[in-house]
Amino acid sequence: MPANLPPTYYKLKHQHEAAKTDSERLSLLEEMLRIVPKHKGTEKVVSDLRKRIAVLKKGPLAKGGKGSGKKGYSEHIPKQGAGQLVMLGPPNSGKSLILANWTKAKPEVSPTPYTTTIPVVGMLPYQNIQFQLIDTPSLMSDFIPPNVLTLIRNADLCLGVVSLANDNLLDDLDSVLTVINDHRGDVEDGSLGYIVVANQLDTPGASDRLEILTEFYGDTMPIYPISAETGEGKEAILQGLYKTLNIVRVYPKAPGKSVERDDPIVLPNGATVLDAATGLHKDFAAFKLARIWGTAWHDGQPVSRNDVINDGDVVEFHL
Ligand SMILES: Nc1nc2c(ncn2[C@@H]2O[C@H](COP(=O)(O)OP(=O)(O)OP(=O)(O)O)[C@@H](O)[C@H]2O)c(=O)[nH]1
Ligand SMILES: [Mg+2]
Repeated sequence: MPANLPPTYYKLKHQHEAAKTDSERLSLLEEMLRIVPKHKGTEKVVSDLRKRIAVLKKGPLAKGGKGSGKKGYSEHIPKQGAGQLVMLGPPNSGKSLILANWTKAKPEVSPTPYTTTIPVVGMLPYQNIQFQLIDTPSLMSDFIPPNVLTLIRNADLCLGVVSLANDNLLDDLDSVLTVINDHRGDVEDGSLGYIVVANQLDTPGASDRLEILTEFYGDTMPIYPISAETGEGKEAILQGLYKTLNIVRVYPKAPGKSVERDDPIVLPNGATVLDAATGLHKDFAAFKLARIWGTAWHDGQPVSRNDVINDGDVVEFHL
């Protein structure tokens, strides 16, 4: 952002960030465009404003995905499944195609940049769980919609999606990482809070670009090469997501019944027997006895509330 923008611009910008409706947003953006000085230094600001205005005019903003229309411009997407994953990236990196091919969601996919105008959600199955995968409007240099900011802050993991078909790959990644680092805040557990998805592995020259990417960033962050088109790399990234989310699956079992493996309770690594009970149902928090099965235990061993469970454990609660 050049420093020579008039104070009124910033005032409008703040008003825009706080705006509640699309028509309010549109008129504020138009006003910003009207007052912004037009010269070389503001070219980017001007073009971003024009794009935002075009996107809003295309509206209603609910155009992003079939079925998402009713809710309109939602500021908050409730978490579902084993982890909320938000895809962020430059235009045409293939975020929408990933969502379209890997979930049942139907986002618009197109070679036109900035096709996606609102977040679109799908559930991405992995073994017996599902991740909540969210496609977002592509990043612009000077504007991130408030609902996307909320997602960046609250998601369990950010996926920086860049394209291996693009010679600007390193700059693209730089921009995504800047956005994530600026807005994600401190991630408590010391993990990065993001992974890099290098998409379009099937395109000409992709492996050479991947080599460069790995050379620059491979030591400092996890990079998953994939093709949304062919599905290459999908299994590896799914495993990576599971590992990175640092979650465990516990299987509840009713006394005298056999265990069901298709609907685990998903908890953060380090969760206790009590967390598992509460995850099952709040009434189970007052259980009288819990028995556990798993590699770290004797079969059916009684455990206490504060014992830490392991991935794959079976727990039987007696009320
Ligand atoms: N060959 C190939 N093409 C891809 C791949 N991923 C996406 N594409 C194509 O790239 C174009 C852009 O894909 P989108 O998924 O719409 O891109 P986006 O990141 O959602 O971009 P926005 O328009 O900003 O929403 C489309 O024509 C896709 O078919 C891939 O892995 N391989
Ligand atoms: Mg898209």
